[in-house]
Amino acid sequence: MSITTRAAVCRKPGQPWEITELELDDPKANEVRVKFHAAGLCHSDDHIQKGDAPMRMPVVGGHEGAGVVESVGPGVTRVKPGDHVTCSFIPACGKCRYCATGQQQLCDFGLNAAIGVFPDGTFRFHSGGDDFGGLCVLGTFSQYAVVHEYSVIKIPDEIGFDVAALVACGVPTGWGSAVRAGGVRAGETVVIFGMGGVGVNAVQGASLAGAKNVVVVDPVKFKREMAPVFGATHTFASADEAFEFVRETTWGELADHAIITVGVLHDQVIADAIKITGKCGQVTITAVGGGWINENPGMLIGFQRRIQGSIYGGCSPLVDVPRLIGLYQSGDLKLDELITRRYKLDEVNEGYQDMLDGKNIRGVIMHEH
Ligand code: CXF
Ligand code: ZN
Repeated sequence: MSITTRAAVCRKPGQPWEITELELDDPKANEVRVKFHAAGLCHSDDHIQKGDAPMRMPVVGGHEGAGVVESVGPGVTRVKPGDHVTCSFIPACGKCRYCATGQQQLCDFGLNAAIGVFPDGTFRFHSGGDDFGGLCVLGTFSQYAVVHEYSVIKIPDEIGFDVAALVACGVPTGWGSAVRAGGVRAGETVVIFGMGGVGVNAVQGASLAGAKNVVVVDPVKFKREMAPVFGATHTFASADEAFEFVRETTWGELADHAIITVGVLHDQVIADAIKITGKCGQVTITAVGGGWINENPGMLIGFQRRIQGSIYGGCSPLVDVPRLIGLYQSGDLKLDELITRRYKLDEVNEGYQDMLDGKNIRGVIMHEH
């Protein structure tokens, strides 16, 4: 029996999120129905709503979410009804070449993320004859969603749904940008450009990896003030100020790592990141939204610098998400402090405006049932 669910949807790029009622099919084979309690406001949904990143429309927003498995289709083995779960914005099939070699962030099963369609070519959300995809084949801005079992990860019952939702994207994407894709090591100097919901976790990752200098560049005063709470050692409003500091403090050697986690990627931040890294330095690009690499290749060759793209921060969700939750439980990772404000589903547009205005580290929707 299908059910109805309230959800925030986008019908065309540029149109605001609209709260509407949708029909939701039952889970088919290897799928589960999740009752979502919390959903994180990640910048990527905003990129899609704005049209910066292409996605089939209409779409149910949200790819950070946590809740309870309500029912399962035939053949589901990873979870059972009653299990608390967070989502993985890229599924992990465990069998493809990338999963099998410890790179679940590149799982082949993730190919439908920008369509929101299931592998059999059908959708689970419907309204008035239209099929609605779920962002990343999830759709956590809905009270309920049917998702593939590869897209959920069981979490301990005692973890709050609000913090668990953030472990679906922003936390591993940021933490991994330092620890996995970045490969930060003890004693290094790391510069993080942009301390939003992703960058803040790059700060935490770099700090936990033992970086000597964890330098944050962010024009927003509130974010610079928050940065030391998560392990930043120095904060600057501009790349030029950070460059002067890094040059002095490293006796001209410059940074070992620059990690780009700004809200909207652009040419200048890429140039700034390359400039601030020294010999054998690495620029890790996690941010999305625009920008070109306009550098003379000599900038890379002469100092043997590397540019590393990063999806999910290079984290394998089935390995790293439970690990991150463990680090939270042991007090080595701050999650509660990431949440600046909680919103009702109906306030989703206000939540995104707050994000764009620099008021939030992370906003979280708390679903009502
Ligand atoms: C992003 C990664 C780049 C494509 C869109 C989704 N992931 C999460 O925010
Ligand atoms: Zn995200």
